Amino acid sequence: MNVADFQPVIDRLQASSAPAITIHQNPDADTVGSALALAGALERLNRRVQLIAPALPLPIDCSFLPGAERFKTRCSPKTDLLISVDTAVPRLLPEGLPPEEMIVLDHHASNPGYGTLNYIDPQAAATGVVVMDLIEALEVRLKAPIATNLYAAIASDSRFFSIDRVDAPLFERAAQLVRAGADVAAIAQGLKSRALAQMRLLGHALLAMQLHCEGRLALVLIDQKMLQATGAAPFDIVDELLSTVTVEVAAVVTEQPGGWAKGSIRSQNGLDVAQIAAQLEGGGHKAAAGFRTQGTLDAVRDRLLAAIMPRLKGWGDED
Ligand SMILES: [Mn+2]
Repeated sequence: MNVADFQPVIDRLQASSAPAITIHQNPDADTVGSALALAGALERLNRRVQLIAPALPLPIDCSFLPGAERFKTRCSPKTDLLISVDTAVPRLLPEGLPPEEMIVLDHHASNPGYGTLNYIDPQAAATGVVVMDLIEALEVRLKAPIATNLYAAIASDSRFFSIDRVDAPLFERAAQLVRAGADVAAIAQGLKSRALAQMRLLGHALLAMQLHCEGRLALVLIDQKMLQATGAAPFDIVDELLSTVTVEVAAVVTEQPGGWAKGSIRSQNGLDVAQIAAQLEGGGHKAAAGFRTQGTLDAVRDRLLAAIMPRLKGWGDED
């Protein structure tokens, strides 16, 4: 990291007296932990910071993070700067934000840089890494609550240090956070927490899982009936499918009100699923991407299969 790269962001942060940090729709621990860590750091610099979410309550697997209870759905009229964390497209931001300047901090390669100032590092395993660099550049010492939020952000987005962007420097950062007070066991327990209804939904989803391409592709369709039967709010179960021994690429498509369908795609064989998501008006990372599009579950499944199957057929096959 080059501290100089952060200088425009730091100058703008220091000029603000009432910044508001925003997280994305369907929040995960990377967006929530990054927002809370940055809020903690700015507060050490005597700024009053607001934390804004598109909707509340936060999911169970983020609500244990220190400070999570501080999120609101509205900005104060005094807000003079917005900071978006981990949000690849403005559509995922809270509604009704004031028309202020915006700093965008992210690690999604697909982020178009919609802020007035943008710091996007597609090499970072999590936005938590970007925020950790920024906090270092701000010369704020890591204390336990900030360290806990950053560690959770990184552990969550790196799937507990198991994706291909995990390298030795990432473990060095993790070590720094543990030394500063991050409780690894408690954070893992928090990140893995599910409501009973979510566990039931997971059970239904696994029973409904279908395999394609000689077992290399796993697909689950979740309809409103399945959600109603379990009482669960939709949550990301796609990672679970990847544990199936033959599976290299997994996708979950969930029916949403108003004729929408929302999908998550993961790959563990190097296939770029962000390209596949882009064909369904989505985006994301090479190994983890998502989309939201109009269409019935069956229609969206057909489009998804048409996008994945030709790519997967030639992928990794020896010739
Ligand atoms: Mn992220």
